[in-house]
Amino acid sequence: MNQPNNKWQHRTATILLVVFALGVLMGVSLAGCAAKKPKTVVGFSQMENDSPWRITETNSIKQEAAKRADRFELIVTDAQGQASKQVADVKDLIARGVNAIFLAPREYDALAPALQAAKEVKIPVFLIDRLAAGKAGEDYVTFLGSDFVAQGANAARWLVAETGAKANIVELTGTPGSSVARDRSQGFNEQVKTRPNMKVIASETADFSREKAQQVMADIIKSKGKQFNAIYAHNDQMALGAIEALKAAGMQPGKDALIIAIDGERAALEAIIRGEMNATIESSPRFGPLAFDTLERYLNKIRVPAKITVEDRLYDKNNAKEYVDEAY
Ligand code: GYE
Repeated sequence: MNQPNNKWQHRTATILLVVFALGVLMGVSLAGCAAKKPKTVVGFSQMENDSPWRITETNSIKQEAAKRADRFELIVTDAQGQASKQVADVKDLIARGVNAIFLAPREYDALAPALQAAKEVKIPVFLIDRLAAGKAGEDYVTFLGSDFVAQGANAARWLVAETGAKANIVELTGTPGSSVARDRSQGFNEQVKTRPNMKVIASETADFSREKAQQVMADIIKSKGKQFNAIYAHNDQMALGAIEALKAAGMQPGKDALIIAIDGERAALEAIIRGEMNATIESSPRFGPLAFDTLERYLNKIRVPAKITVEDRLYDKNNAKEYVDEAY
């Protein structure tokens, strides 16, 4: 009587064991799949790392990649201030098999071939902080950055208010051929032109560099004298260089000439607190979170707008102290 019962018990046990083993196998293979899901490899092509602004931007992207390390892997290149090297860097990233590219293009026209190279192999490019020649949605996905024309216009408006619309201005412009230098100049000069007693008496490039600005400003003082009462620099680094040149010429920066720039670096806010500089329009380099959020939207097939504009504040003696600690 016991025999058949035992047999059934044995069979049931065997079936249960097989079902269990299958379950374990499936579980293991599913887990294996999840672990093996390939990460999105992102290439970040940086133009140079020669200022606190650039270094902060590079670090912001690295930090955000580290936070999302379960889904992303990051490769960073540095073009060391040469547009031709940056085109080669982008081609190199493509050859290394990246799935997406963050590009901070040094110059507008010179980086167009990089966009074309990525387009040919259908690798999406996200332009960060400057534009390159091409069309959003076709040659690149989107542009993340500030409204540079508005930055220039706001700098001019500040100067209008502070000088009663009476000023002889020296303009120190950024990298020739960059979208940002072109737009910051345009926005500023459009405002100045409508004021009969405001004049740009000299406009020279110093390539966004502190050392070059010090030299260029010294040369301007030598050739034009001290007949200016305002300096508009396209970035803080150049304003800081100009401050040194003014001091060397026996002028009081911030008093004999009002100095306004763009960025919001710590050294600029400190100069404002000391009274050697007067204002700076913010242009944030902290693109990491926005860049990766935008990439994730794109990967999840959520529509990404052609342009994502970052809001900027103005710093002057009224708020520089409040923000200096969080500056870079
Ligand atoms: O203002 C400057 C940097 O492209 C917005 O480039 C950026 C500018 C920034 O070198 O300091």
